[in-house]
Amino acid sequence: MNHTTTYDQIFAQDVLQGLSSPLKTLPSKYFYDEKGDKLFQAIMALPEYYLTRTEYAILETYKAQILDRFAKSGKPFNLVELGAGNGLKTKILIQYLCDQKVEFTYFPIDISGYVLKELEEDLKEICPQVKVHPITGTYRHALKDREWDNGSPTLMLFLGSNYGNFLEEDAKELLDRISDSLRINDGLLMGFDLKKDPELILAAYNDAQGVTRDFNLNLLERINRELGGNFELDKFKHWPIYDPVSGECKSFLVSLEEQQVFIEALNKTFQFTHAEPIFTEVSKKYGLHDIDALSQEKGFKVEKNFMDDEAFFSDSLWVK
Ligand code: AVI
Repeated sequence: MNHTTTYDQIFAQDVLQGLSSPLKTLPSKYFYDEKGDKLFQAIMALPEYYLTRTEYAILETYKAQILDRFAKSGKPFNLVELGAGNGLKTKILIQYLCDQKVEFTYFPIDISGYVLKELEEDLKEICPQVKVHPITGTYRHALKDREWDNGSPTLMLFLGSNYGNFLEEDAKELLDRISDSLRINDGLLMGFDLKKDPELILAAYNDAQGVTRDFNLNLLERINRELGGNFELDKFKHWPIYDPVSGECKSFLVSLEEQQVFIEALNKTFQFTHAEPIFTEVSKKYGLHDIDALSQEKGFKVEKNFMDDEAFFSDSLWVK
């Protein structure tokens, strides 16, 4: 059985499990196929999606402060990135390290092989001498295999508010795995989207051009393409909500009528009642005290929260 077959089967199983549960759900990690990657790149450039440009500016401003603990040690180190994507922001850090002639190996981890290929090619252009070791797969697998574990110090990056895409229990378990994979004095740079005016948050997940809507609906399209589903996309509405207490922005696809959907790969028909939601994604927002509490709980010390002037976003440097 090859890797693709296995992955398709896991996708099919996850869809079966998600659509069979009382609150129908589809895991957000399946947004990112070739089409989803392109849509996400378009989201990152949207005026409403403040996250990417804000974090970009933070990294540009504070790159030396963030990296010098590793860059100035005189020893080679590993730069490991969970959810690297197209690496737009990380290029700022890599460019700095290259300019400083620091010896390091970059291990970008992403579920999408497409974006990793793009990233590797781009990096060769901006920094030909950079050593890149891409890892295609889930965080879970990558943290188990630890292909970077060669005894050198590690700075792990978990940028872009990717951590916010995990529901509380999974998020804490993931952080345990991250913590277990790091040694004393290793670093972890976590990107947190901060709690703010709910209107700004909601607009970021409900943009005027409808790119986020298409991104959400691509989950159904992907099921149609890969699993032989017959979802009719115009019968589902993209519906994000933001809860300022929990900081959770949740996205749903709401069935606009009573309907049945058949999925060939599962040989199964799913019933949708009128107005029934499918929960597709959580994007959690944090307060600074939440970040402190989380780091302590997981055995880290917050060295510094690097923030923009409006305190929209924090790249929080934790040390084990
Ligand atoms: C990848 N992740 C951090 C994005 C977010 O903001 O939660 C995914 C996204 N979903 C809708 N827009 C962007």
